[in-house]
Amino acid sequence: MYQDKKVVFSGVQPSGVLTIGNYLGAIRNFADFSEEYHCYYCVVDEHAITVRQVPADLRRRTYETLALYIACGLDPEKNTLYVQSHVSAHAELGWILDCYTMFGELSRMTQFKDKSAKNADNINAGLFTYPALMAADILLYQTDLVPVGADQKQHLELTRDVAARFNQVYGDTFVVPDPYIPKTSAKIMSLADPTKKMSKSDENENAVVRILDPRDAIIRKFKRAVTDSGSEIKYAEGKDGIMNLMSIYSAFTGKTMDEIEREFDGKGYGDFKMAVGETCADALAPVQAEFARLMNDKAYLEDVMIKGAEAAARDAARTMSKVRRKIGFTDPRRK
Ligand code: AQP
Repeated sequence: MYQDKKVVFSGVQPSGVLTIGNYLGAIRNFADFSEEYHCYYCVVDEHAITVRQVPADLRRRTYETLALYIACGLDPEKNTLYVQSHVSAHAELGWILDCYTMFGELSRMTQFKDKSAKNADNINAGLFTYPALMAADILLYQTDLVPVGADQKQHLELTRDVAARFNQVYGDTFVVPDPYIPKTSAKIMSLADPTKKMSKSDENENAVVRILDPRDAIIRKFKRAVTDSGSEIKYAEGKDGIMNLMSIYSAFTGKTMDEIEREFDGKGYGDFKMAVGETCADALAPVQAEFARLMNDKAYLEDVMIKGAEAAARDAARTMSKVRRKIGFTDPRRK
C-alpha cells in the first residue's frame, strides 16, 4: 500500500489492565518499528467483547490502553494509533473473511479451546471466529510484519492461509504478512503456575504483574512467585518458575542466561526474586509516570483517537474497495 515503507500492524485487547507479558511480548517492541515502517497500532475492543465485559470498564480500559501505547514510547505523529470499533472496515472485512475461513481451521485454534474452557457459559460465535476478525485487522492495511507474542503465532499462520487462499481465488489482493516474535520474552508465564501463560484476565492477582502495579505490589508478587524446591538459579528443565523469572530479568536487563547464572551463583531464590522485582519496578516507573500524565488529558487522548481513526479508515478503504470489487459486490456510486 505504501511504496515508500513496509507496513506493521498490531493490536492489544482492552480486556484488563495490561501485564508485563503484554509489555515484554508486544508493546515494548512496537516503537522499534516506528521509523522504518508505516505502523498501525490498534486497541482491539471488538475482540475484547468475545468475552463478557462490563461496559464502563471496557470504556475506561480503551483509554488506558491507548495511553499505555503512548507511555511506552509510541508517538502518535509517527504511528497510526486508533480504536478498532472506530473503523467500521474491520468488522466489514471480518465478515467477508469469515466466509473464507474454514470451520475445521477455527476448531483447531488453541486460544478458542482455552477461552471456551474458561468461559463455559459464554462460548459465543465471536469467540470462535475471532481469528477471522484478526486476519481482517491485519490484511486491511496490507501489513508486512506483525509484532506479537508467541501465543498469537497460530492465529498469524491462519491469517497467512486465509490471505493466500483469497489471493489464489481472486488474484493478488492481500500482502501475506510475517509474524515478528521476540526471542527472549515471547511467552511470559504466570507467576502462580509457570506452565500457563500470564494473562491480563487471570483472576489470581498473584499470577500477574501488571504494568500499572505499584512498586511494592510488583516486588511482593515476585517474592511469592512459584518456584521449584531447589535453590540454584539455573536455566534448566524442570525449573519452569526460575526459567520464567530468568526470562523476565533477561528481557529487562538485556543479560543472557549465562550472565544471569553467573551473577546469582551461590545466591538463593530470595535474592534473585528480589532483584527481578526491583528491576521490573524500576523499568516500569517511567511508563507509569507518563501514563498518569496522559490519563489526566482526556482531550488529548480523544484527539489521537479521532485522527488515528480517520487515517486508518482512509487507508482501509483502499483495500475494501479492491476486495468488494473482486468478490462481486456491486458499487453503483463508483464511476
Ligand atoms: N504472557 C505473554 N507473554 C508474551 N506476550 C504476551 N501477549 C499476551 N500475553 C503474553 C501478547 O500481548 C499482545 C496483546 O495480547 P491481547 O490483548 O491481544 O490478548 P491475549 O494474547 O489473549 O493476551 P492476554 O493478556 O492473555 O489477554 P486476555 O487475558 O484478555 O486473553 C499479543 O501480541 C500477545 O501475543
